[in-house]
Amino acid sequence: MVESQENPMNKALSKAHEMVEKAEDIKIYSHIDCDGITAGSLLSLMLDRLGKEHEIEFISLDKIDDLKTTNELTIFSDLGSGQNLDKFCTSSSKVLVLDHHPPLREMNHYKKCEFLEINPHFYNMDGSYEISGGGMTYLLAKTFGFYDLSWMGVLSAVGDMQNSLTGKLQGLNQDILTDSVQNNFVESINDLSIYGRQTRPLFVALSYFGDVNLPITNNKTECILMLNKLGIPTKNGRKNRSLCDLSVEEKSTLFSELVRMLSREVPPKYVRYIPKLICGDSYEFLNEKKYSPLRDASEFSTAVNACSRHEHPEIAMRVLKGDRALALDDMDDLAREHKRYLAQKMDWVREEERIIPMNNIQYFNGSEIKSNVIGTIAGMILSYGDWKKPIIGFTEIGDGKDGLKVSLRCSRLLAYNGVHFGNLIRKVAEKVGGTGGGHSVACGAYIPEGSTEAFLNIFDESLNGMI
Ligand SMILES: [Mn+2]
Repeated sequence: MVESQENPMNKALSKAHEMVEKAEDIKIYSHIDCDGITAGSLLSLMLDRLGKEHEIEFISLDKIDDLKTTNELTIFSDLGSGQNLDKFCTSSSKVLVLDHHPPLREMNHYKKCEFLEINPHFYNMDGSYEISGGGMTYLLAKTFGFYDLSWMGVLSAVGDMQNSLTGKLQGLNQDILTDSVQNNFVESINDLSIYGRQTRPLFVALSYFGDVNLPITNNKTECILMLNKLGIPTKNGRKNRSLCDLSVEEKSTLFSELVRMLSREVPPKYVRYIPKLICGDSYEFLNEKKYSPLRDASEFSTAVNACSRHEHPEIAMRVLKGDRALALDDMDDLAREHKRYLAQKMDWVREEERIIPMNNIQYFNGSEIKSNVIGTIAGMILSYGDWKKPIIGFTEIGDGKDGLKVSLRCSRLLAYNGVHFGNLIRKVAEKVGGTGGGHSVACGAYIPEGSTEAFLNIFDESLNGMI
């Protein structure tokens, strides 16, 4: 048997360990999304335990240009590799970058300052599937022996959709999962991949099935009828049952029924992907209460995202660092506000029939939608459009900046069949003078004002014969 290979980043990580050990005054800048907030919180917990004075700020990528370093050590987590950091290379301050995004620079680019950038791409690892920003910070915490923080690495990976193509965690993500399973913080369960495992009544969770339009999609009555027909009780006493309440037999009955329904709806070329669409690994945090939104990794990541979208990353951080009292209440409030906002904007898109089909794509002008949730809305509205085509939403960037934010979401079946929309959107955005990228099923771009039509036309044409 071959022994599991040592992580090639270990040498760099022990250098990072030294930098942290020597520093007394530390500043962390972390990305303001689920992965970045978790990454920053993990670092903060680590530094608390080490007795290191530190400040932390969660920022969007465009804020990096305005930053000034005044601290002995600056740590960038879940960002930095894709940004110009020339001005941070000074003799007076040290810099540590822990990122997983495609790097602009080569390893050891800066020679005239103490600057350490650790990125999986330097070691031929894929930063979109093998490790997240939070995973990178966990690897550093692990050098101090903090194995109990591994669950945060799992949350980051899920929040960053690193399991979206296979339904499983792979590469270093899997090693981090092993750490957390062995220490009893996480249970990994092969399960139906239906969102809302702990908090949604099963019939509601099923009604959100959106990768393919089924009779149950957006139809709760139909979901109840289906469960009745299958002999799966929807209630336990007065309480609605959730997916997590189902027995293995019930889950397998439901699985078979979903396979049957899907086989009827999807074109033959997609049939072989059906099991992957409804089955995947789920991750339960064993220290969280049952039916809490923190118990399931994908529901937890939604809660963190709600804090970030409403510009309160510090609330998520307090929860992540262990506050299960006040901060958790605040987080619940934000989650409710978030839900309300999304529902209202969804109605607006639907009632005004704003989804416009083209040959290969469909789009909507989301001018009344905040740019940081345009992707979420696109994902939710897909089930009201044509699931066979990707949906593109656009809106003003806002915040005093010119230009448009574009977001794309699509059924996972399109991605399984080989289209990488993240790469495609980057190419198309560049053609109209913008930038873009992301995952195959969820990606986005920034494009100049007035270039929407050109963008949509080029996008639509480039998909001819591909989907
Ligand atoms: Mn990330």
